[in-house]
Amino acid sequence: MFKKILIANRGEIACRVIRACREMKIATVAVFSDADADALHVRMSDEAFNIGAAPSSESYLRWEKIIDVAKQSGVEAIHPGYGFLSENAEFVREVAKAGITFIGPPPEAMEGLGGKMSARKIAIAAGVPVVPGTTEPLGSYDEAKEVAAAMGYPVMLKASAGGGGKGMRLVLDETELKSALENAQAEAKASFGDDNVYVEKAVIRPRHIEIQVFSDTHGNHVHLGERECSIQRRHQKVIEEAPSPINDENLREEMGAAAVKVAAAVNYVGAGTVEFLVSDLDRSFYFLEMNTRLQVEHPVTELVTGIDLVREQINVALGEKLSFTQDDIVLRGHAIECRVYAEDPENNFLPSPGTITRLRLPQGPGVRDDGGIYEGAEVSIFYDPMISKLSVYGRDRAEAIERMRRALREYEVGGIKTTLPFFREVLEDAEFISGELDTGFIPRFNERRRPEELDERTTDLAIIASAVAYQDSSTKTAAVSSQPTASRWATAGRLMAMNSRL
Ligand code: MV4
Repeated sequence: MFKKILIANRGEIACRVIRACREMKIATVAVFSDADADALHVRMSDEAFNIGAAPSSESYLRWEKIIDVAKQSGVEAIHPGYGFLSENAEFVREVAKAGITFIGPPPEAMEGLGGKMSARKIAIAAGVPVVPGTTEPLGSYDEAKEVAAAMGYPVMLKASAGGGGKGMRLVLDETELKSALENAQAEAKASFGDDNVYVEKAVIRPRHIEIQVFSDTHGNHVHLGERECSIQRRHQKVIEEAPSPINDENLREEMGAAAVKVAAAVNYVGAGTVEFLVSDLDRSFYFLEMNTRLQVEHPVTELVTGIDLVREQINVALGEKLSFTQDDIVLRGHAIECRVYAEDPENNFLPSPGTITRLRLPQGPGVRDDGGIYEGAEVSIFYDPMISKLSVYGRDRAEAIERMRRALREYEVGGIKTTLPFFREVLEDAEFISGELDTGFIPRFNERRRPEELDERTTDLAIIASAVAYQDSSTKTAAVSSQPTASRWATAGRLMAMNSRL
């Protein structure tokens, strides 16, 4: 067993890993930036080391500083959490060079699955369905025109180096193709420094369903069922559930078997997630990508399987066999997770940094809060604004919904705006309650809650003002830059919200 582990992360996931270590009697080493000196994960750890200034590029992404702390503090292993360095193969190799165990997959698996094109090729070779499309980047507009015509519209253009919807364009017919291709290539170049774009047949009104897989160093690969992740805002998951409301055992077995094939194909080790698009027309499913890390939304899988995924990660990193076989995995009940962000849903979800002046967490039957905050804590602008995840468990989806409504009513956060009011509305929404979900849910939900249209003059003013606000926020030179950050966000947000209604 490891005696001491370093957690190379912050916020709620750092607290989550520390909790698993405490249960396993493993000492913990936290790392923190200047902005996180009083953060909850620092308070919870046994030892804590400052690794630099607030910007992630000067702290949480500085793997040489993290490895130095690991050596100084004498840890045997490093847990990366998610984000930051969790899928950085170079970091994994440097950790190994230092004689320290990385709690996660081998670097070769990360590299093979890290790029969209290489991941697609692995899935195809493993006999896993992928969306019909090209396996090489498009060479020209003429080639794009020929391929799209043969495939049939609508098609989806995607950046090879892409992720999170960046560099992606839906093309309904040939008249849109040329400008969509140019825009996708330009965005891909700007976002990833790589303008390679490929084309896929568009899956209409897809669900985003992902399979949790777990592999050990003895060649065992097991799936732990699915998570429904279709409720996303700008390609960011906001509500996840397990199992999917589809709750079809045959579909689960087919998708689970496909996910295990991908894991086996790359000799995967540890916790991984295989993402699929599922067509609501005929429930056909298509491989999207595989994430080589523990996911934010892992709690809903833990709640319906009873397995602690972080403990399992640590045991697998120790070289132990999985503590379960595929036959041991039985899903029971229903779990829902809401990601609580320090954002203002009435102000275009703009970040709402500040001090948490009041915090009342929900408690009682079937409620779990994975948080990285406390009353008096500072929510800074330097990091992802997610402050906690509220998860509930019920015997079935109806009970889980009732429980989530009750927990959201109990949840109080003062001093900053949060997305809690947004979730209170979603949990009352008929389309959500129906379980007939797809990735278009939030745009439709926002249409249902959209305020009345602006008049012409207000609209023109909003366009002018939001351009000014955007200029300020990007150049930090004009009048608003003298305002505190929060109010500058508020200014920009109000204007962008007016704009977005255009
Ligand atoms: C698609 C698609 C429809 N057809 N590919 C969005 C980002 C990345 N996760 C893949 N995405 C999509 N790829 C084809 N061929 C629709 C989406 C998509 C989406 C997918 C999952 C979750 C949310 C989404 C929101 C918009 C579009």
